[in-house]
Amino acid sequence: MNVTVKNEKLNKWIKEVAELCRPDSIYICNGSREEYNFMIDNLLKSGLAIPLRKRPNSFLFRSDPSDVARVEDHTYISTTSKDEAGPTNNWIEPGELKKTMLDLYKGSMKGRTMYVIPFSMGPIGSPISKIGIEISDSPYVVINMHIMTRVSSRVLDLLGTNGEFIPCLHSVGAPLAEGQKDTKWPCAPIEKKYISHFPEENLIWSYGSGYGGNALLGKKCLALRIASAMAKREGWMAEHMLILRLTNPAGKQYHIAAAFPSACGKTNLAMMQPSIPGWKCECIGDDIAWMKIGPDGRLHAINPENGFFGVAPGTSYSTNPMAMDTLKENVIFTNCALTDDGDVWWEGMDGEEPSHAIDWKGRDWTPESTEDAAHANARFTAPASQCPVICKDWEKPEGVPIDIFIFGGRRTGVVPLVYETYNWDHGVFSGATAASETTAANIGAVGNLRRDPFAMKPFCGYNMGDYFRHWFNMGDRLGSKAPRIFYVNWFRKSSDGKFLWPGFSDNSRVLKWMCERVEGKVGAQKTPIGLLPDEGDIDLSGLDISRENMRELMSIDTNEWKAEIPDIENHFSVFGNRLPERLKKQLQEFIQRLG
Ligand code: OXD
Ligand code: MN
Repeated sequence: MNVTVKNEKLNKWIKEVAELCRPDSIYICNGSREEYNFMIDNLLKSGLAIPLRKRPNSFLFRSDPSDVARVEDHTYISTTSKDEAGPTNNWIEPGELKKTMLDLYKGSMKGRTMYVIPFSMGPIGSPISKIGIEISDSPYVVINMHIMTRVSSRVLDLLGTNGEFIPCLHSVGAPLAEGQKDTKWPCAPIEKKYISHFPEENLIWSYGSGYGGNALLGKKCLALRIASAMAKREGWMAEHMLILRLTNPAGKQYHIAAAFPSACGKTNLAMMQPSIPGWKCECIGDDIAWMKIGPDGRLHAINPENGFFGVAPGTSYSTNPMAMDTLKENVIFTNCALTDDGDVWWEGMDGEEPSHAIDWKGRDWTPESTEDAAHANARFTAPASQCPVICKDWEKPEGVPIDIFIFGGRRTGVVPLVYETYNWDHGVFSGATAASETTAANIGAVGNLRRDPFAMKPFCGYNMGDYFRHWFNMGDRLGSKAPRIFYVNWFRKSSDGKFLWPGFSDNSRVLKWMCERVEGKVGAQKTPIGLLPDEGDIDLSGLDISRENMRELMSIDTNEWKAEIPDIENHFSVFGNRLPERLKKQLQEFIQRLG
C-alpha cells in the first residue's frame, strides 16, 4: 500500500473487501493533482479517455450503451422492515440482499486495481460535512470523485484512529481472467446491477454500473439517500435542491433553494444571469442542499458537492452561458459527440451543427443521421470553483440563510408559471404533490407524468410518509423564520405546442416577484391553488411577450385541477397510516377551495 491507513475500522474494511473482491492491487488515493494526472495517463494509454484538443486537460469517455443513466428499478433501500423503506422505494431484506451481493462481489475485482477514495461531502473539517470512503475498481470513478467531492489524504488525517466514516463499496462487476483484455467500459448486465443502501448502518453497496449516480457514491447515494435518513434522525434536511444567491439593485441578498426533478433545469437556474437590470445571481450549488437550523433560528444551507455533474444536451451560451464558461478546461465529458477538430458537441449547443462527428457510440455521424450524436443524458463533470459566478461564500461552513424555497417540474399544461403557497403546510402539500414529465436522467420512458414529491422520489432514503412529517416538524421548529414556499412551471405550452415563457435568464423576473412578496412590496390574488401575481407585478420590461401569452401562462382551469384530485388521492393512498394528517387536511382544504 502507498499510504498508511491509521483508522482501525477502515483498515479492517479494506482487508475484508480485498479478501472478498480479490483485486490485483490496492491503491489509497490522496486527491493530489499528480494522482489525477497519473490516472488520466493510464486511461489515455488504455484508450478509455479521449483527449480534447480544444479544451485543455479535458477528456471524453463513452460508456457502454447499456450503462447510460441511473437505474432506479435496481436501486434499493434495505431496512429491517419494508415499512421503513416505504412504498416509493424498492426493498429487499438486508440479509437476503447482502447474500446476493456478496456472491456478486466474490472475485469481482480480479485483474483490476482496488482504489480506496477518502472524501468529504462539504468542506473538509466543517461540522456539517460528512466523511465517506469509496472503494471502487473504476479509475473513471476516481477521477470523477476528484472533481465532484473533496478527495484528500487530509480526510484520513481527520479520521484519526477511530473516527467515523460512511463506507461506500463499488464494483463495476466485470472481473478479468488472466490475460483477458478489458472492454472500453466494463460493467455488468442490467439484471446484475444493484445500487443498495442500508440506512440503518449508514452503508452503501453498488454493483454493476460505472455511470454517474450509480457509481459516484458521494452524490445521490450518500448526500441524498443516506443523508436524508441521517437528517431525519438528527433534525436537519438533505434535499435535491440547487442553492443560489440573488442580490437586488439595493444590494440586499436573498438565498433561494429550489427542488426540481432531474434534468428540469436546476443547473440552468443555479447559474442564471438575470435579464432584469441591476439584479445579480450567484451559484452556490446545482443539485444538493444540506440544511440545518442555525443559532439565529433560520435554516442555513451548504452545498455538499465540489463540482457539477450536469446534463450536456441543451446547454449552450443562450441557455446557460455560465455553465459553458465553466466547461472550458479541466472537464470530463461522458457520452457527448466528438468533432473532427477535437472538441465535444451535443444537440442544442450554439452555432452550426458539425457536418461530421463521431457519435456517443463511436460511430460516424452527420446531420442526416437518424439518431442524436450525443446521448440525451450525456454529462459534464466540472469543478464548481471554475464557474464564473460561483458565490464567494459557497464554501462557508455555516452555510447561507434560506429565504425562499421553490418547487416545480416540467408540465406542458395545468400549472401556471408561478404561485406562492398560503403557508408552510400548504407549501409542504405543494412539494408532496409535485409532478413532472419524466426525463432521460433515469433509464425508462421519457415524457410520462409522475408524482415526484420534493423531487426526492428517487432519492429519499426512508419512508416518504415520514419524510413529509419531517418537513412539517422542521416548519414547526422554524416558525416565523421559515422560508416562504413557491411553485413554478417554466414549461407550460400553448395549444399549438410552443413554450409560453422564454425561461432561462428571464426566470429572474419570477424570482424578483418572489423577493418582492417576501418584502411585502406586492400583493397577490387568492386562487384555489395559491397566491398568484397581480397583473403587472411580474417585471416584463424589455421582454417581448404578448398579454395573451401572459394570461395563458397564469391561467387556472378549475376543471383541470379537479381532474388532478383522483391522481393526488391515489398518490397519497400508498402511504397508508404514514401519511401525516396535516397533508390530508391540506387536500381537503384544496378540494373545498376548488369548489
Ligand atoms: C443528477 C440527477 O445527476 O438528478 O443530478 O440525475
Ligand atoms: Mn440531481
